[in-house]
Amino acid sequence: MLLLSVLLVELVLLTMQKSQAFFSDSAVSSLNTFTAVSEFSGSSGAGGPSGESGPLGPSGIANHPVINEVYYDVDSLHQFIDEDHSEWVEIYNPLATEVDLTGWTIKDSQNSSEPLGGLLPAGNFLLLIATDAASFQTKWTVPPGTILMGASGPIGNTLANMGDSLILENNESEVDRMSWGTNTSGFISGCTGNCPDPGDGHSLEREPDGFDNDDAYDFKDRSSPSPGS
Ligand SMILES: [Ca+2]
Ligand SMILES: [Ca+2]
Ligand SMILES: [Ca+2]
Ligand SMILES: [Ca+2]
Repeated sequence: MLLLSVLLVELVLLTMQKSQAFFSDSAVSSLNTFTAVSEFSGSSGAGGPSGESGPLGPSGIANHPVINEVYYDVDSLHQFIDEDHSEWVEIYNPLATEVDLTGWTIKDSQNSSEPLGGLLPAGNFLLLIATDAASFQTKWTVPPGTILMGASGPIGNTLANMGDSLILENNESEVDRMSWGTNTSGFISGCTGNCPDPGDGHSLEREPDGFDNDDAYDFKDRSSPSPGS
């Protein structure tokens, strides 16, 4: 009788161990599936500081349009009316297919939102500028094919030199974000105290274009900004 009881208890324990193993495997599997689905959907999912989708693969190139370069600290050579009307943001499409930017917006840390729109061809750049296209090209050389889009006024509530952030959204679903200086909300890593903050006349640009690990050092300090390339 005792032997039978011991055998029974062991049998129960074995069954419990097996079912635990089954459940833990299952949890890991469903987590992986969720991450992969959210990456392929190109919309919000696990991975970023506020749930943006992660990079596509080991190359680190995003599988969605990104905020690729930001010129927020204007030097005297590149001023139009004033600093606020001279800032620009470069959006890059690293995909092999065009992306319809209808319903997309970009906003700064004050939640001041600027609409985008139109088709962004594969491998192409869109420049959101705070002046008109003709004026812009008197101070910057822009490669043919680059899309120039004028903001309604200053970009966001202007791009503060001390620190600010930019968030790219597709119909209110976050696609990408970045920040600089005192604003550290743009990245998971890379900002100790403050985020990198290049000086007057410099830009921050992803290297290579489209590189996105949600780390502040995805961006490099550019003394010669490159709008449209
Ligand atoms: Ca500025
Ligand atoms: Ca701002
Ligand atoms: Ca990102
Ligand atoms: Ca560029």
